[in-house]
Amino acid sequence: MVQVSTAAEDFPFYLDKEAFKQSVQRHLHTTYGTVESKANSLAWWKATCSAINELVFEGLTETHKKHSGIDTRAVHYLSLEFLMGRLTRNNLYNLGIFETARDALTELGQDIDTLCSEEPDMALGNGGLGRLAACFIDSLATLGYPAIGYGIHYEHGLFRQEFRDGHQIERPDSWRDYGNPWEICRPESIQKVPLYGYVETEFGPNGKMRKVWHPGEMIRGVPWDIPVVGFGGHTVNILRLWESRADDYFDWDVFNAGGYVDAQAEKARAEAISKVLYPNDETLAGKELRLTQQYFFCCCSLQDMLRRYKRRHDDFSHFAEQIVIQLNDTHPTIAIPELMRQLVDLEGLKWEEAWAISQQVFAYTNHTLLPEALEKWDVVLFEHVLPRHLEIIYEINHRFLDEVVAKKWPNDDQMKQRLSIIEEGNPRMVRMAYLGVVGCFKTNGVAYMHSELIKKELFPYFYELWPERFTNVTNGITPRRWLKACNPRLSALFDEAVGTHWPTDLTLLRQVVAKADDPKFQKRFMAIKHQNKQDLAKVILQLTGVEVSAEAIFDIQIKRLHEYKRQHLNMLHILTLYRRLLQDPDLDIQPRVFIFGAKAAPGYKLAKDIIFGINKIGERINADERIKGKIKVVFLPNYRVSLAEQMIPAGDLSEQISTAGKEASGTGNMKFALNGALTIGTMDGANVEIREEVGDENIFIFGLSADEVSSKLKAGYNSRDYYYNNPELKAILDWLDSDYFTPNQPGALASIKRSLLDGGDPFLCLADYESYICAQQAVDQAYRDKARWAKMAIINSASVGKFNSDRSIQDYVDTIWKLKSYPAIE
Ligand code: 26W
Repeated sequence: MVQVSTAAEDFPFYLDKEAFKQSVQRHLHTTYGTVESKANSLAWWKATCSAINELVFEGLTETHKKHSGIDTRAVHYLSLEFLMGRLTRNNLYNLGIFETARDALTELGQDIDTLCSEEPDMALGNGGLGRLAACFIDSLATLGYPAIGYGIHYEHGLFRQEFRDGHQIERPDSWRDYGNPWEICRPESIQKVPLYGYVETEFGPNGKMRKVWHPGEMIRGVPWDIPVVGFGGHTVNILRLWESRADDYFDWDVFNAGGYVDAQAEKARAEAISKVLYPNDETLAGKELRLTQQYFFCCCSLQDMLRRYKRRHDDFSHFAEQIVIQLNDTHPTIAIPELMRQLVDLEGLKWEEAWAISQQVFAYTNHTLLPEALEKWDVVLFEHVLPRHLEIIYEINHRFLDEVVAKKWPNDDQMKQRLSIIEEGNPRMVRMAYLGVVGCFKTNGVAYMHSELIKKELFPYFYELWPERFTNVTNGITPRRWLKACNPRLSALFDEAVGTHWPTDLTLLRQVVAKADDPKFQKRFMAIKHQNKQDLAKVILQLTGVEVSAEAIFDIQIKRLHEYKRQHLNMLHILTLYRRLLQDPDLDIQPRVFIFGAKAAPGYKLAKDIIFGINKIGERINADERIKGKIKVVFLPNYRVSLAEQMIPAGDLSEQISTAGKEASGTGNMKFALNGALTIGTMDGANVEIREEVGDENIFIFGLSADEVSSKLKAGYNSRDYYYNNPELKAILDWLDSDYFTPNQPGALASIKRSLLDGGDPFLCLADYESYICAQQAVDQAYRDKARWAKMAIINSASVGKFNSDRSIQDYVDTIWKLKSYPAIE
């Protein structure tokens, strides 16, 4: 493991308060043209960013010099999503100047928290996969690895969520409306992207055949660089995001011929490509624009890599030594045929040479097993947008089936059909995951259990063919954002307990386990939790108008809304408690606040119904005086990274209740445990490994195992059996048919019940219901014993060092990327 020193005295930038003050003032005057007496918080925030950037850009230049000076191997992380959140606080911490900046701003009459909250979230992602990419680039820079993230510069990130009468309403997210102080436009690196058209076969003078693509359209890709500051400030890498523009905005011929309007239409079409992030998580849209987005950023990124490589090399013999490309799910797999196109069609390499290079360059991470999330493209659509790429894919497939499959399984046409990148059917489809496995030297899952399921369930025959290609890299989270920056109170306690090196070596926190029984330490630990809960209570009041007590258990479920994540199972528990309280208002339960945050894909009807259901049930419960405030339910609108940062430090109980075998890993589970929440969860994804680390006695596990789930489904699962056999379950489900929670709208919540009965309950909520309710009772019991709860919480926080994303990155480096670390600034 690379050890990068991060003790305060080792930060390269020493900056005193006076200098920072002057820098902020100078930028206020000379960059933003305003003065102290007139500037609002937004202007102060921007001036602060400019002052920070003086250090960031210095680091950027040094890193660039170092990495290009030694012409080193680098990883290129291709991802359609980077869910960065806000950068100000993070950059300050990573540069080691947070306190300096805070004090300087205080002297200028500014509150750093207020200024930081001026920054709009960079919400260029949907959920887990996008946030993982953001944690990974933080870790890569922290560990001093040469790396670049490539993605799309969406004009609109994930939609802003509002509630109207409990229903989700989507509003456009406009994160750049007032400019983004972190990004730098690089017109010198603009790329051109061909689209549509047709392919011609030509024969050269030597009789050699070559393919010429005559594109129907050309788009420009304009790069915007976001500096990625590693913790300690030793390395500043970049995230390069491509924006689409019309190739020739003022097409003078068209213009002069009176075609001004046509020219405008063309411009609008070109700009549409990077206009908006697709808000679908785990369901594919199959839309032309999405395929175009994928191709657009892969094409730009590969040209960028080749351009840089060719500056130093005359041929491609060292390409695979210098470059490794990680594909974040199948979304960028089009990069594989695109590299082939650039090498064969444009650079004149032989197919075999190009394929040999390509096969050493790409690696693919799978993030989901859900069949509806596995990307497939209609061959007809594909041919229309990318005619040359379809030919290349046919060629890859043809060679694979003839040379590889036929060798392993001679005369077995069924096997060829099974493994073919092209799925036969009507319509025929390109299976992007298969292209990923065939075109990459490694395929990895994101938690141990998920990686096993990839081998056994998703790609069993590919695994038989190439067992050495499959591997696991368990996900992680950056402890800089997810503990140091978001939970300063707990961070200070840990600094005191184990010293200040834990943000890079999170396993150091293990020493805290020894204090888990110490009543004094318990008291301090729980006092911090209590303060964090009070802070969140204020946020809840502000966002929902609901008053909650920090004495209650804060029971939190935050993640995208999806049936497999089972927010509706959580809802069934709430209904159960509510019903029991109505039957016996003196029922002795620990007060609880159920807190939700989730966005539903705009077209996902049932997910939206579940949001509506939880909101309506909450309204009724929160207003019901009979239950004396013992339970409250709040759904915080517009869940996003910056809201997560306020919620996670305040969690007592972390809901990780997906159907076993469905959640690839989960990363919220790691964030909560690190901040001292206990997990209630199934044996799914990384929960399995969290349990291993914290011990079975410090986690609430319930429900069917993945094996049990699949055998139950195979045997013919009938959710009605559970409905009829459990009168309490029947009563709460029947409640949903009434107008009890939706006055004057009877049946407004019926779709949820219907999905669980008529719909067959595909994610086995009813099968796991009883076991979940029991586990929740165990939680209630545990919370009564304050010392026991404190001990469990401390052990959780102290035991999850494994889930540092630095460890994940080191695993990628060791098993896939084979990089060397070169921190730029000593
Ligand atoms: C085609 C539409 C689509 C869009 C996004 C399909 C699939 C996705 C992603 C793969 C969904 C995603 O974010 N998956 C999550 O990835 C996390 C990081 O590895 C895991 O922790 C989560 O378990 C997984 O659901």
